Amino acid sequence: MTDAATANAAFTPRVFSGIQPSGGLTLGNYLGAMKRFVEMQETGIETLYCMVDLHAITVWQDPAALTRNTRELAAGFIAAGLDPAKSMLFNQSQVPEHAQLGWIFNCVARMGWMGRMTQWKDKAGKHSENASLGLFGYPALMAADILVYHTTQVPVGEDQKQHLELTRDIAAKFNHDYGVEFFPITEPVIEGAATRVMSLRDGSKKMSKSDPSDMSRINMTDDADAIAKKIRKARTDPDPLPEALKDLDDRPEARNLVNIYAALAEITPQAVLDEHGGAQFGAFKPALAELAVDKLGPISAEMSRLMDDPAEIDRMLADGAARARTIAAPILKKTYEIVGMVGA
Ligand code: AQP
Repeated sequence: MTDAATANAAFTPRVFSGIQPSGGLTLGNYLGAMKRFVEMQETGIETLYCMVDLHAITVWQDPAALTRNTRELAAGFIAAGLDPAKSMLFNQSQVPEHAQLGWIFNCVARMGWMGRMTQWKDKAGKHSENASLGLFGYPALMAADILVYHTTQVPVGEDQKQHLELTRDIAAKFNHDYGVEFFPITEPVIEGAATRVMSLRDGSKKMSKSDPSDMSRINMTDDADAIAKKIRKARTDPDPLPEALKDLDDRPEARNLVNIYAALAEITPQAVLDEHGGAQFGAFKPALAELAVDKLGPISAEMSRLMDDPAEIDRMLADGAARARTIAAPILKKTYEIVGMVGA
């Protein structure tokens, strides 16, 4: 057992993760996060999944777009196989305990910790003076999202690893400062062929919903023609696919397409090369496009069917939030007591 696993033995195993409704859902979000959320739902462990709308507004969101994206994301979860009766599915702003615990963690986390976060540096860039305070404090709220449920495992993509480490630091500092063993030291679960799906235009950048180039990503709402066009135009190199995986080490764009194929087909990247090694991209890309349309088409069709009934989506999210609050409220109350708040 790892140290964290030993420390967590006293906690009920629980899975939490979230996705920002900051744009349309991408293939990166689907393969790196959502598909694995659905798999974890089937393990028998309690699962909570959240549209993190409070995180989304750390950068400007048009209000109407935020509403639409939140519902579309919820529809995406269900279309991908999430069962709202088995998992709790809700939007963050409807469970106020996230923001309340987030404030406590703002007072636990240190400025220096936040300043070292690569996502902060990437997103604020050279204009950090103009970035919102919320963007700087994002990881403290993320720690609250996780710890307000005493979450033991968080499935995420590779890009969130550093934020998960910070969540562990915040839990450990809180426990140490107040002399308690109250918060678990949460384990990240970063597994599978698609923990880091890269941009189709630049193999050194992750596929992202906020990338200005729509050609850089596959959106879960793209139709078959758009998917085929984006894969056909994806940046690659002139060499054929190799037979051995290690020969993709210096070929990030080729490696990315192989990883995407593997994740969609649910096989290993080496198995993709066993089948397609020696093929030119002129042959491999149409095979990948066909697979992607085959796997994503039914999800996209179901998403648009669900989006025809926004009231039903809202009802389901309200139900998920009410259930989530039954876990979060007592944990927040106990936190207030530990901190010494009168009337907690
Ligand atoms: N390219 C990716 N490959 C694998 N996993 C990914 N995730 C995101 N992009 C990739 C995983 O999706 C989950 C939700 O991410 P998020 O929406 O909360 O934030 P993000 O990581 O910042 O995603 P985006 O698409 O890049 O959003 P924007 O553009 O708004 O910042 C996480 O588990 C993440 O690891």
